[in-house]
Amino acid sequence: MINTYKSMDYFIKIEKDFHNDLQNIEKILDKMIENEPLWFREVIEHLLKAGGKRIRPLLVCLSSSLVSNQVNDKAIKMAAIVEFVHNASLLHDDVIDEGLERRGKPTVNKIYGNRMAVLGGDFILSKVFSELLKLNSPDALYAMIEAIEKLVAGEILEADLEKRDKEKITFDEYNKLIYLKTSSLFEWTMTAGGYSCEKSEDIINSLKDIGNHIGKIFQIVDDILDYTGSKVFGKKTFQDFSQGKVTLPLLFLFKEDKEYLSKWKKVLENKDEKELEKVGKEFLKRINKPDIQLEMNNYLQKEVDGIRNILVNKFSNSKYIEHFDGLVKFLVARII
Ligand code: GRG
Repeated sequence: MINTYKSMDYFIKIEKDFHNDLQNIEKILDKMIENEPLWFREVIEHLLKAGGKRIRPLLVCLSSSLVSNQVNDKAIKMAAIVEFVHNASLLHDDVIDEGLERRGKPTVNKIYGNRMAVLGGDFILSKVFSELLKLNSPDALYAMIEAIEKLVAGEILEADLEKRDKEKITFDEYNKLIYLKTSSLFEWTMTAGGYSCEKSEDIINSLKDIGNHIGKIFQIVDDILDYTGSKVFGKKTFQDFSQGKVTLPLLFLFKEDKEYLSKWKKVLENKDEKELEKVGKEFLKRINKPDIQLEMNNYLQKEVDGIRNILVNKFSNSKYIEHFDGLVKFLVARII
């Protein structure tokens, strides 16, 4: 049973402290599309206003506060930029995966078609680069180019893994995948706080490492939610499972019980939705047993400890450490 009340509590507490900043970020997002024709704005807003958590903008505010006790105008703009990039990646991802639901609503590709979803993503990306150029922060711009390159590499690796023999996919490959497709943008998100007030390379690297750990936790939790589900976060169950994606719960399951692998391959071949759901539920029962739960908890804990070490070693004087603790608790509590 997911303890959603408690997990949202941690999040709401942090959101409150950055309420004004988050409102300003929304205004910038609105401004970025204000000159577009109404019908095109509707396409973009369908996703942009669908109730995403805005966790990346919130993290820019947090990281900026961690290193400078403030959120300046540059940080606010960077926060809007990263949310925009995230939305472009979701628009394109839903086309690639033929996704039908996102943020608890039908996807842009479902309502307006692939053409509009691709165009929406393209528009956002080009806007992101022109806005970043205006900020006159070359390091942040280069880092964003690198982050987007990694996002794309992640999509290619994911497609590659789907074609491969499922038993040959390793924990290392899974780690590489989640780094590319999720941590890379969280790395940029965290460094944005440092770039916005021109911090040293050492600080930037520490922020980047925190972003990497947060991204890993975020994606592992997201992958676990594919089995456990979450009404509060609009997360449908067995999507990755039905698409043949090997994620952490399955890696541990196959390590313990090889026969689940042949069962999965068989049900994937038949493509019967009801059967997939039935077998998915059976897998969930096994994944919920203490041995796999313990292994997954240990896996997550390493990332949580990684964040804690950096905070204690590099930012021990900051009063924002407890915000990060709260955020990590929120991320992990989504699956408790
Ligand atoms: C066009 C920038 C661009 C990239 C192209 C398609 C693609 C390459 C990358 C997709 C990467 C992707 C979808 C990674 C998954 C990241 C993830 C866990 C998304 C869910 O994030 P939440 O939970 O979503 O923050 P909300 O809805 O709350 O914003």
